[in-house]
Amino acid sequence: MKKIIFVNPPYERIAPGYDFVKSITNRSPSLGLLHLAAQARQDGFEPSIIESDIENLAPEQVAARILDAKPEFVGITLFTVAVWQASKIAKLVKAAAPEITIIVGGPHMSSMGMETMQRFPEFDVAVLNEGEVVLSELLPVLVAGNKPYAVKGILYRAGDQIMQTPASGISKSLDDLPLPAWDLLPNFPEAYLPAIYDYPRGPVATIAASRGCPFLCKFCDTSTFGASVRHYSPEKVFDMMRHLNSTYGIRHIMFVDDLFLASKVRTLALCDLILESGLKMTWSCTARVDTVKPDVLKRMKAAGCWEISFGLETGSNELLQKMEKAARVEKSIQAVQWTHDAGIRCKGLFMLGYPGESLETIQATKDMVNQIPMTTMNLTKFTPYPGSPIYHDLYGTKIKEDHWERMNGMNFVWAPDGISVEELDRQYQQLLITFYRRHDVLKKYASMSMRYPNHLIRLARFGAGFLRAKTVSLLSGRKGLLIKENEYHLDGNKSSKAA
Ligand code: B12
Ligand code: SF4
Repeated sequence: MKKIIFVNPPYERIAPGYDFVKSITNRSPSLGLLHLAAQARQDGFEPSIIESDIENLAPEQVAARILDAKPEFVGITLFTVAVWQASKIAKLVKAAAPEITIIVGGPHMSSMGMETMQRFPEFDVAVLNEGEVVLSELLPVLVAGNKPYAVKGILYRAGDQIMQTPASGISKSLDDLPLPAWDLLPNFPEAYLPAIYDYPRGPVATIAASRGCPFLCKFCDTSTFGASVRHYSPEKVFDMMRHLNSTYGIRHIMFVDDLFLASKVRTLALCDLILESGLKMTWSCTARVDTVKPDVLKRMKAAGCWEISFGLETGSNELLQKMEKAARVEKSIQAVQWTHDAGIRCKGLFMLGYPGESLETIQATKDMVNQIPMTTMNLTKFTPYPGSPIYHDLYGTKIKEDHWERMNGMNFVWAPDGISVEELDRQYQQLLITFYRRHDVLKKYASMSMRYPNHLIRLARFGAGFLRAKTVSLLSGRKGLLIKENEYHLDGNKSSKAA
């Protein structure tokens, strides 16, 4: 059997020295690779998976493992932030075993495919957009030693040229896909905990119950699955939950779809299946504020819904308008209140530093997070990801460099007019403090810590690391700021391109 090793490369998620952050962050696996591995196995290949961050592997160690296993193919999934690390792995593999074909795919390739292939000759073939059907067609052609010109949805090399084939179709029915290959994940489920306080009780697994989103929020990269929304049937979603529970003892599911609540009918049908079966699992999902209604929330709560994440983004209507988000602050507050009233925890996803951000809009966000009944606040530093509409507005104009290796939502790669990166960093910390020093919030965290002490242990590890890093920062004259400007070209990599 021909071997294919799927790789989730290491991410440079945090500035050097701040590894302690990993003790509280999300450690979810790449669901994409689980789907692809299942497909490859169904097609008669022998797949395996390397989760670099989970297994604490540096690129050199990943390459050594690949070379040891001598596969015919390597399939690497690429977020923008991981491209450089992935290219290191690919270079090492190609240098020692040029006969191994390196295939890349994932959100970054779906938006930056051609440019990435031009910049990284160590990648042999790129699969654009949804991967299962394309990989299924591609691998047999490569095994036969033929050029894949007839396979849709790819970029491949022909001599010095990069050839692009016409776009592939999408899997119409997700129910036809094989079950994600959770059995191939190293140390599953123990090693894959989500962010601290983001689940009541582990172990935890992720499911994408739908693909695609028809909206065009300007900061969001929807290039992989596009605008056409496709769902698993409620029965299939329920089967996956039951399978995870009975096979791996999973107690909490995180639905990672962009629009889990888009269809009220499907949501209620899934709730009914869970309630009729008596399956005792908790679950969380993401939703747009304009898709929740009190009656549905009540049913979701009864069926085990524990937390809903809402993309609230900001407390400024003016900024929401600039982001082309359909919702407004008033609607956000109402959705959070309804969720709270239904007894479901609410996680607010905010961002700081979007074009148009000012001290006034930041104050509006502070005012909002000070009053809404939200349980968790997630704040990212605005990043114009390739594939998002705002990327095209900003690059080559306001921004001249693309800083791929810093694009993890933890770095400001851009500052709006009239505000500096240092000021944004200060405001970032203040905003989080504004929320997390609220008495009602602290009380909720205290009571959750008592009920689920696993979170306390994770928190203690984080606290000790944070104090250490703050001290180092103060002693080295950085006034306690955790991120140093211009600290990002790790290992001497220059990923910037001249605009
Ligand atoms: C769940 C999720 C996470 C999880 C799990 C990450 C993971 N490794 O999958 C967590 C919380 C860890 C995460 C973190 C981040 N995420 Co995230 N995440 C998602 C989310 C919501 C769903 C991903 C998913 O499971 N999709 C379902 C699976 C089936 O799809 P898939 O993984 O894309 O794989 C398919 C195709 O891409 C393709 N494919 C993928 N890999 C490969 C490889 C080969 C060889 C082939 C042939 C094909 C192929 O085939 C697969 C099957 O069809 C997406 C949004 C979205 N709708 O996709 C954002 C998204 C992927 N995340 C994003 C970002 C930016 C991040 C962060 C960098 C920052 C942040 N905002 O949090 C961090 C950092 C990542 C890290 N590890 O440090 C962006 C990526 C943009 C970009 N160009 O990089 C997205 C697209 C959100 C957005 N709309 O902007 N994320
Ligand atoms: S932010 Fe949510 S609703 Fe907006 S485009 Fe992205 S996935 Fe769709």
